[in-house]
Amino acid sequence: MQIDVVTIFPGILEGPFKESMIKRAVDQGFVEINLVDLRDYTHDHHRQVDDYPYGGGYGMVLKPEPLFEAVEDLKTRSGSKDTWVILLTPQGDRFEQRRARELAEKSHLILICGRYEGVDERVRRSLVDVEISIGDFVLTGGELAAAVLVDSVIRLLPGFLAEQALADESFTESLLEYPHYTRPSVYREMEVPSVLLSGNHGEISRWRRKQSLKRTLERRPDLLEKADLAPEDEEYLQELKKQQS
Ligand code: 9D3
Repeated sequence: MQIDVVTIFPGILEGPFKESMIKRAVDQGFVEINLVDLRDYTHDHHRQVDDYPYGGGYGMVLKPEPLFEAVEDLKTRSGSKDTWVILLTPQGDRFEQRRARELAEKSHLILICGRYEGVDERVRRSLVDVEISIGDFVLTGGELAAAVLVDSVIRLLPGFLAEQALADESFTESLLEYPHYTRPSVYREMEVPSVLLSGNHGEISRWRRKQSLKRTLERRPDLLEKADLAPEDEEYLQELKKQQS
């Protein structure tokens, strides 16, 4: 996979892609990440990428020409037939795991980081395939949102994570995690639940499943609606709800 990130602040993204799992993915050739400075696609002496909004009002707007030229150049150079152009913007579709899985299938992504009050509408309408927001909070620009998206897509690339980790994940995706413990078995008088020390794997799985259900009911009941639940799960939830009331 090739990922091009078009930004006026490439420096913001230099760090996140040079550490840990993403660095490994790049080093092992799973993905090529290019930070593309939008100013490299200007032709004027001031390398101007933004301008005043027609009709007046607060803030600046990213000009269409550098964005069109950058995307066209990146598409031509990659030669890929399934490029997706993604605009990171507060107005976009909310980013979810489903979308991360969809993006992980593509061979070429071009991410455009929004800034200022926005981008010229003609960019949205004829250059961009999908607009994405990472949630209902205000950032200063799309760069950190692009880093979040890249991180979540890269870990899904075929062969990158252990099969087992992904299988466990798809099973429990719609539930919150059960509590984790490691040594020591007693720390400052706080004990690890004895079931985890029992060596009884059947009981351990059942305990973990119940803990996930309980935690999800308490913190994210909305997730239970989409969850793939077994009859025993439903029974346990009914029991918990009775106790609550
Ligand atoms: C006046 C309306 N504001 C929208 C809420 C303007 C505005 C605020 C922040 C325009 C751009 C930005 C910069 N944010 C992003 O580019 C952005 C973003 C975000 O702020 N939150 C969640 N996801 C994203 S993706 C890109």
